[in-house]
Amino acid sequence: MKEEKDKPEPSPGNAADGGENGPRWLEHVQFVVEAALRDSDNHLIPFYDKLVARLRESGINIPAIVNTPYVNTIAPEDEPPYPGDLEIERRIRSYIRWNAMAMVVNANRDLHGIGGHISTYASSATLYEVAFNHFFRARTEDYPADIVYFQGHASPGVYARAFLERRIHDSELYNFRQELGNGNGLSSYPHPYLMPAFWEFPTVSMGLSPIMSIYQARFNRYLRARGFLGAEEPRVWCFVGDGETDEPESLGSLTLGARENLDNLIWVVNCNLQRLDGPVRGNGKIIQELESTFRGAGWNVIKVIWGADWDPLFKADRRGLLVQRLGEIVDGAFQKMSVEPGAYARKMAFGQHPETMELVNHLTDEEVRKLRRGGHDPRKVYAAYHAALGHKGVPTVILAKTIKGYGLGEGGEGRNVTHQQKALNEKELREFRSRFQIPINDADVVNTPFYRPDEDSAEHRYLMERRQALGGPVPHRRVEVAPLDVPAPGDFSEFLKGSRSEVSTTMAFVRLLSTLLRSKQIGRRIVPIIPDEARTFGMDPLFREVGIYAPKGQLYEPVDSSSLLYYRETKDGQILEEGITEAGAMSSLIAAGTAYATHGVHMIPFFIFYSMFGLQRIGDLVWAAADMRTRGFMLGATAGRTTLNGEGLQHQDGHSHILASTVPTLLAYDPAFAYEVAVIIQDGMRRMYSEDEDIFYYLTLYNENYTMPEMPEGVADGILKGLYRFRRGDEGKTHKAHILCSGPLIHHALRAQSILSDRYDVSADVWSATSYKLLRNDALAARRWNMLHPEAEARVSYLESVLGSETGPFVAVSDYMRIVPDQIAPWVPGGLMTLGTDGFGRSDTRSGLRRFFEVDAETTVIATLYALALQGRLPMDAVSKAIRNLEVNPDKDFPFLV
Ligand SMILES: Cc1ncc(C[n+]2csc(CCOP(=O)(O)OP(=O)(O)O)c2C)c(N)n1
Ligand SMILES: [Mg+2]
Repeated sequence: MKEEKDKPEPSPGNAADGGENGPRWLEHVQFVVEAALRDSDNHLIPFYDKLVARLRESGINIPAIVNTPYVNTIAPEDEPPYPGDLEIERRIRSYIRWNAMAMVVNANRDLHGIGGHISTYASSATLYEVAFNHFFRARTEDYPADIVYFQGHASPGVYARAFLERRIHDSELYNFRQELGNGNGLSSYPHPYLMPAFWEFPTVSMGLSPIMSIYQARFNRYLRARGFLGAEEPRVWCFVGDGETDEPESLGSLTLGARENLDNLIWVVNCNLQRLDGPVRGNGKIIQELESTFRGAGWNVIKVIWGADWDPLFKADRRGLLVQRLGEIVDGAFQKMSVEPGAYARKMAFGQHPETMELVNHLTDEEVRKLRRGGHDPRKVYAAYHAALGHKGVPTVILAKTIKGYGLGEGGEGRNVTHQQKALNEKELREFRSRFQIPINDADVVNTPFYRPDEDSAEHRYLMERRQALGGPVPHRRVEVAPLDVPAPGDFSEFLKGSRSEVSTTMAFVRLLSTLLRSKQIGRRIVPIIPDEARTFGMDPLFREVGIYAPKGQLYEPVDSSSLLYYRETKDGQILEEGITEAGAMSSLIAAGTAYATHGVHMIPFFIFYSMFGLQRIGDLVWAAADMRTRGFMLGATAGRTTLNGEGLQHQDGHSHILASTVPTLLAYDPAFAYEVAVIIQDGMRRMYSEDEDIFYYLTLYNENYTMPEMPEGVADGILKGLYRFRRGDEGKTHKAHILCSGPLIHHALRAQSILSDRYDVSADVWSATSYKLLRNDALAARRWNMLHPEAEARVSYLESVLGSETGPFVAVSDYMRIVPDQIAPWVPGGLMTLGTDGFGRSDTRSGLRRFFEVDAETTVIATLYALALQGRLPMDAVSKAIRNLEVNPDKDFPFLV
């Protein structure tokens, strides 16, 4: 009743009047919609955008709209004129299509099962070719080259274009996927490691290039803010598969793009509605789903769904019935429309309503079937790229609808098996040839020869002129960078002298990092990268000192502003504080560690993280980093299954060194002392930045405090090669033994050394094993050489050269799994007895954990005595006695099994 009273009086001019159909103003809305549809040729998106903008201007806070109708974002009348010669470009594109197909077919004809992909490039040829002819810019004097991530398995198309540009010879095309033959094979996918003058970015492990591209675009901004890049910044283009977007890495960092206003970034998602096995979203609509995801994340979304053939149909669709119908059809049905005769599409898309039926009455079934999708229409694609380039403030994603296997005919186009298709039969080849008008005659077509227009042909001239206008060929990996003058070993004397106070190797590293940050030579080039663990590692003083990179500066007063070490965000900050994303942080390391190639600028990244959440969590990015010839330092802090106490099973890392040993160019070190850290980092900088070696480093750092000893004389070489004698055992003992150890456990080894000496008459030398991986690789190389040169003078590995003349058993003790030291066992005289931390971690004290895992001083003593007993130098009961005296429970569980 009361509500009734509060209502305004109805009046003729009052639009708020109620009634059965709601307030009267709603009727006005209907009027507005109809007028807008009339005015905008039934193009709904500009209408939406303008209406929302107007309502917002009127102060009505309309929430973000995440979905728009299933039509192109750009209205036909807003499309710019096409700047190129469409007919010549069509011919060039056709030749590239043919050659891309032919290289896969040829390779598989001779070598059944060698593989390759035809259907992906077939669907994306127009997306790439429009960019090659009009957008991708190469490096010139005043432009630093666009950064392009090609969809990995579209590589045949990229090679085929390079063939037309005469950058690749036909013998290379014939050797696609045959890299080991006569030296001119082409790698299956973009691998800078294998084709370092061609490919720049490895992309084929799905999901990695999307995330890498975001952090690359961000790193470009960082470089600019820090004065390393000129004003004109390159575009970052990332071509993504629609199936690929299911990878968590693909979409996981989208918000960074919008938050940091990365309008230097453009993604092109090839929405062919299919992945390997079948439809991406058979029961849904991937384009609509992605639109809402990207819009929700703040990106600019441009949908390229329909080719120009559809424009008149939409125009004639006065009541929007066609748009409505297309919005209802699920992707599985669209896929079916691409394989069925046109009558099917006529029925599905137009047959629901007499009005829509009428729209295509003038078209034959075949014409209905051929109504093009947006991603196959160069004008629509051009309009989208053009708009993306002009969009300011946030990144753009182009969602382009295509057909997988476009042009492959009945055998492949739109079929579920198309992804795997490697061969075409004669009929299909003929049809492909005729459809794309390739000048190859009927007799030759079965041999799928490559076709390339002559150098004086209009096509060749056009193609080359376009690329010249855009600065040269793409992709093109060029390393043009002068070697860096890095600090000399003497500059690290502070770390070589040892410490009076007790510190951890992590603290020593942080100190070293601050020293490097202050270095006149290289300080500016250091890029500290941290995924939200700076305080854990004691790096928070750096916040104040060098600042956290924040493109907007600091828009608030930090809570700790009154303290000396406040949380300082600044526009030219040096630290990349990534938040909790090891994948993002690794992507930053890759961007920084490849800046020497991408931008011709040496940057020296140090990415520090919880070692458990490094190689285990983001191993595939580490692999990609190696492929990309990344240089830099990864620091796995809070390392060691027993040194990181308390944290338990999911934190205590006892295996990252195994994972590190699998990456060929990653040098993995497990240092025990500050001077070892300093020697390794100094030499790493020399090798990577002065000597131009494409390697990178993994160092484990620990959080156990102890006084750091002074570096003994003459050990630098051993530190770098992986092993040196740290302390000799006492002279004059009956027995001799050797204990190899890494990281903080070295103190247990040293305690074992004195127990062995004092109580068991054993002189044990303690060695610091800084890198089992390097020792093994060197030993493998020597053994292999000897095997292949059996009569030549045998080579001696470093390991054999240092241990060869030693007597006595060798025991290794590690805070990592036994298999880490076991790597060198075959070359240790008399074999190696190993102690390690196999099994799941536990929350407990260090001493508790070390006894539990059997890596403490007492167990090391027992292992040494047992090794002596096995050699017959001691009776077995001496070992039993020691077990009792040292109070080790012989019947405790084996940690690996509990
Ligand atoms: C991480 C990863 N998982 C699986 C694959 C194998 N694979 C290669 S292509 C492909 C399907 C790709 O589908 P989509 O992303 O839609 O690309 P399209 O070929 O359709 O353009 C798969 C599963 C891979 N390359 N990387
Ligand atoms: Mg796909």
